[in-house]
Amino acid sequence: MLNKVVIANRGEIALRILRACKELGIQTVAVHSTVDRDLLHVRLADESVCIGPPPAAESYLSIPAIISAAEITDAVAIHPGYGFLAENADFAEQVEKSGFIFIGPSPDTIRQMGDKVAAIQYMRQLSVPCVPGSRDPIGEDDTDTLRIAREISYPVIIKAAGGGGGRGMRVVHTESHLLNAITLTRSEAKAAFNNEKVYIEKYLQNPRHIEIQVLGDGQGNAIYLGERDCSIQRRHQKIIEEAPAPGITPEQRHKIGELCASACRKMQYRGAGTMEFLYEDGCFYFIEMNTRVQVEHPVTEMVTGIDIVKAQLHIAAGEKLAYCQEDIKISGHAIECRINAEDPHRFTPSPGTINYFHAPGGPGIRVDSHLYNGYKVPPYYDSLIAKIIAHGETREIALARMRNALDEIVIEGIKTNIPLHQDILRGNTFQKGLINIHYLEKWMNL
Ligand code: MV4
Repeated sequence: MLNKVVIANRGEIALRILRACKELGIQTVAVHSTVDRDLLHVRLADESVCIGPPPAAESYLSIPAIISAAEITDAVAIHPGYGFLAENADFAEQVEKSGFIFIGPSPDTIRQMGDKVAAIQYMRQLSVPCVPGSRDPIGEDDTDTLRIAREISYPVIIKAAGGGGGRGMRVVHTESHLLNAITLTRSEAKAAFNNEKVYIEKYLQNPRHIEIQVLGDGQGNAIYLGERDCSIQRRHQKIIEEAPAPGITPEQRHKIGELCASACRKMQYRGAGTMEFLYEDGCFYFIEMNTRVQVEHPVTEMVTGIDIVKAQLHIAAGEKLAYCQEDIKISGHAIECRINAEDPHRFTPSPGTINYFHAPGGPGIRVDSHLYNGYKVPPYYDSLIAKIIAHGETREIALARMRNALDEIVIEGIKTNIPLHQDILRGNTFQKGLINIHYLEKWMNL
């Protein structure tokens, strides 16, 4: 097993990784910016290294700083968490070239899945169902482009190959707008991702967002850990996630899960990964793959009993997958509410000092948070400050427990989106499940 790991992240996921390391007897190195000296995981880590000033570009995104921290502490591996450098192939490559283990997929896999066109082409070859669309990036021949879009039929959506997570997308409803929209999306993609490659897909009007959690050991073994429904989102920021996805049958789960696991076996996938699908009229459509552990991984942990972060560490240590597919059983239902330090109506950040924090408890309640009394939430980073996860034998029990937890939790000193969660969980439509990606924005604009 790895003897010392650098945790190249902050906040709740850094604490989550630290806890997994400590359970496995792995020594921990916390890297932090000057403003994050008092983060909980920094206090609990065996060692800590200040890697720069608050701006992420000069600290958590600084490849030399993070690799230097591994060198001076004599660590063997680096865990990137999510966000920051977690899906940066160059970082993974430099980590490995510097003699450290990157806790995640190979740089080549990260690069391939980071190119959304290459990822879709690869999955299509492996019989993973994808959205009807252009098999290749859109070229310079306008006649050809118009023909492709006509074959797909309008409305279509133009997406940047280097984008993902909602960045660099544009919906086109009629042919007369297509070529201009492509030009615009291309220039935005060039500016944002330094990659002007774009592709076209049939625009699905009311899909749900369902993602499949996979684990691979990089030695040809891979399994799926069921699915998560992440449709409750606002401007591509997930707010509530749940597992299993309401209405998905065991047969559907088996069929799409086996396709995902088989694709991961064929690509010798190493580590934790998530294959994202749109789900509409009973059909799954692959849209992209995330090569990192995700914020919402706890809902899968709660229904499968698998510790995904510990699995990442075992895999990074070169061990074969400890589970076979037959070991994986989905038990009960889990739901996660992301608690953000933000104004509940305007969604603007609300940094500041936590005067009082009381975490909820009771059967089936888990709280992943780095908050403590007196902690100062800085304004420089993502506003996620806690995740409440509620598990129950049924979805109704999980919802009831979550409603109680949202009433019990106390966070004083800053504004949070707890009222939004309480309102959503009271909604009849949400209680029935089967909501799509537009639900929250439509419900909020009512
Ligand atoms: C789509 C789509 C409809 N049709 N692709 C948004 C982020 C990235 N995961 C892909 N996204 C979408 N791709 C086709 N062909 C609608 C979305 C979408 C979305 C997807 C999942 C969760 C939330 C979303 C919010 C807006 C749009």
